[in-house]
Amino acid sequence: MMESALTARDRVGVQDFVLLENHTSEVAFIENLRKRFKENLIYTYIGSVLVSVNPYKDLEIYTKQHMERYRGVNFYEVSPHIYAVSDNAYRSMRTERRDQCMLISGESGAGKTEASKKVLQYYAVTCPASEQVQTVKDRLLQSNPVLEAFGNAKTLRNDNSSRFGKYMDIQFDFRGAPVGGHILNYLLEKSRVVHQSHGERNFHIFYQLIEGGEEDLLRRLGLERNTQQYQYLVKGNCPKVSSINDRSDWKLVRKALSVIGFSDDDVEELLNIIASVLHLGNVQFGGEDSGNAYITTDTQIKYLARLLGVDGSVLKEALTHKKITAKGEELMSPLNQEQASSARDALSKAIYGRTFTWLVNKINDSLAFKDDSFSSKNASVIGLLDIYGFEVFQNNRWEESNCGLYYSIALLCFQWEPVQYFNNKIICDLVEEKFKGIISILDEECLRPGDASDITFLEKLEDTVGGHVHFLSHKLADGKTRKVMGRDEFRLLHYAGEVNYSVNGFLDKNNDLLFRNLKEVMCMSENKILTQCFDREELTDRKRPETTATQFKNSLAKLMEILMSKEPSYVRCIKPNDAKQAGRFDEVLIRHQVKYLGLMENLRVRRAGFAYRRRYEVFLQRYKSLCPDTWPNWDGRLVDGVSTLVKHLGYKPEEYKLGRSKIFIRFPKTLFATEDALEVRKHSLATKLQASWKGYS
Ligand code: AOV
Ligand code: MG
Repeated sequence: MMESALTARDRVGVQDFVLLENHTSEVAFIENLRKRFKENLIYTYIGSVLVSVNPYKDLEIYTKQHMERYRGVNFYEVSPHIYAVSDNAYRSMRTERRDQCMLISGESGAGKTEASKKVLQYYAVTCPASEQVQTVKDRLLQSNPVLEAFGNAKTLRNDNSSRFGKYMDIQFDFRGAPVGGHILNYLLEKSRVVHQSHGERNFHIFYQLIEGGEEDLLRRLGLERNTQQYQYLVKGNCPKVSSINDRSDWKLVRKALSVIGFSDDDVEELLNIIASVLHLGNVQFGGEDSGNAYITTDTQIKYLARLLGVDGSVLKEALTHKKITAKGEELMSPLNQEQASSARDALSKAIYGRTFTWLVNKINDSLAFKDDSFSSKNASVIGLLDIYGFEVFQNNRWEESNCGLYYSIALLCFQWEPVQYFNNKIICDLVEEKFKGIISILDEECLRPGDASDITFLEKLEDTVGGHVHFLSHKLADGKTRKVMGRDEFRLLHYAGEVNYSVNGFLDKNNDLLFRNLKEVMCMSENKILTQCFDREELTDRKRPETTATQFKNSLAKLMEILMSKEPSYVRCIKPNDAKQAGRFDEVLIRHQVKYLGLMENLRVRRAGFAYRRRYEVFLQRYKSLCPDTWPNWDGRLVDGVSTLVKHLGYKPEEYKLGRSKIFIRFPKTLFATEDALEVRKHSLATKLQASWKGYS
């Protein structure tokens, strides 16, 4: 039995939410998502916004054939796909000479990073190439496994969670060939280097090195092939992840490093650093009666001295003392056990964090334009923004737990997303104002000597922004307390919902304090990478370095500027369930995401204007078979053909408008009817064809 057009839509839903009959209904919206998800149709449009639901399984929709299908084809002519969005952005860049950016959002595990990789692959395969361009394409693609090895980790929500924000520019020349690229990285979650929550891991690279590293390499680095030997790798009690093969990933990463142009020396120095971090984690302290810390693990110091190219005894002293200046004289003041441990951890975080930045710079060198005849100023650009996702819990308000400043600030910022910047100056100003307030108070507390603590920071916040309608804490205006909130948290009301922030650790994280004498040791390092990471200038410069929050605020402002100079496309990723399982559609979880991604608002905006606009030739091509006068070909002016066609279809004058090159259709139901007519015709053709084949057999 042939399925009628209507039941087909019943089964697979509509491919554009704009076509939903009941467009204000969230229930209908989610039902449509569900129908499509069940049929493995993970992509749906809201106009030109792409909504994507993570299938948690490999779908055969990313082949070269699929890429070809989307190449140069109009948006609505083919089923929704990340390739359609990619192609559309590419063509706008080429024809309108306007830089593009793709903003990919969604919670942790929703598929942002995968989406951005698909976009990159699409350009690598479909754009014109020469030998030189091929090198650039390879390097662009290979930057991913490297950055993921060093910047991604297994979390509870995602086995390959990005622990840094990434904005990547792909630069194209006048022929539309990718000729270069540039990456900006944001806020690597450095604390993960020294601590992981239960069920989570450190950055992938540590496990890859230990599981995959060759025997003699490990020997040289003084490492054992057992991740559980390393304090920095045991905190989460999660050495292995079923979806990850550290050993084969190691091979991929090594290969990627050489494609990008890392020399053997570079790689050796890089691995020396990674191994050093593991050794540092195993440096243990004992306490003397006086409380002063001393080092109980000399082997580690020996390895560290060699791998980092520093003097072992100087390092030992620096790990257990703090240099202070009293009356113009420098003194070494001993640390107690606890202080020494946190000094050690601060060093590990600093080394890892700065090495990561070095890595990004090094990749940028390799992606930079090599062609003198063509400067990057002439390039057209498509930027991809892949931030790290926030986490939504199953209860009614979404909150944000056990995270420090890094995470919170990122959340704070990306919450409103550039879309707000493009569309709504008022919200943007308000948020910016609020944001500034909180950060400057935080910075102030960090600089204040004496009793400054996380709690005094919160109190200051209450004093200063407590009256703000978007700010809540446990303190009520009349001096009473709000019972539902802890004494160490505040809540911000973002446009799409409320977020709780715990202030625990805010000050420390903002300071990111690395004692001066440890910095001095690192400045003496003979490791070629570290000499670039630790600059002696830092030691002479008496000025306080910028705090983390201020740094981030500044780099965010820069990012906003970059994005606002470009034409945006949006990809909204949805995570279907918390179990990382294929085929499971958890409605509660999805409803939350539809809310905070603002999808219903998106839809409303879309519906406010004409629902559909299509170029005449496209419209005619698609529907010409429905009218004897336009079938099989229309010879006259396009506008006349379209006019003849819609009159034949019975469009009423108020239902459509004919523009210069496009037809505008007012109501989706009009288009519905036309699409249905097309389906019916296709089916009847197919039935006739089948019947005639039967006649032959
Ligand atoms: P994220 O980037 O949004 O999370 P990922 O892109 O890392 O999420 O996706 C998480 C996992 O979901 C991937 O490792 C894949 O296993 C699976 N996945 C995602 N998209 C697809 C797809 N299109 N097809 C098949 N599997 C997919 V985070 O970085 O944690 O915010 O911070
Ligand atoms: Mg990611």
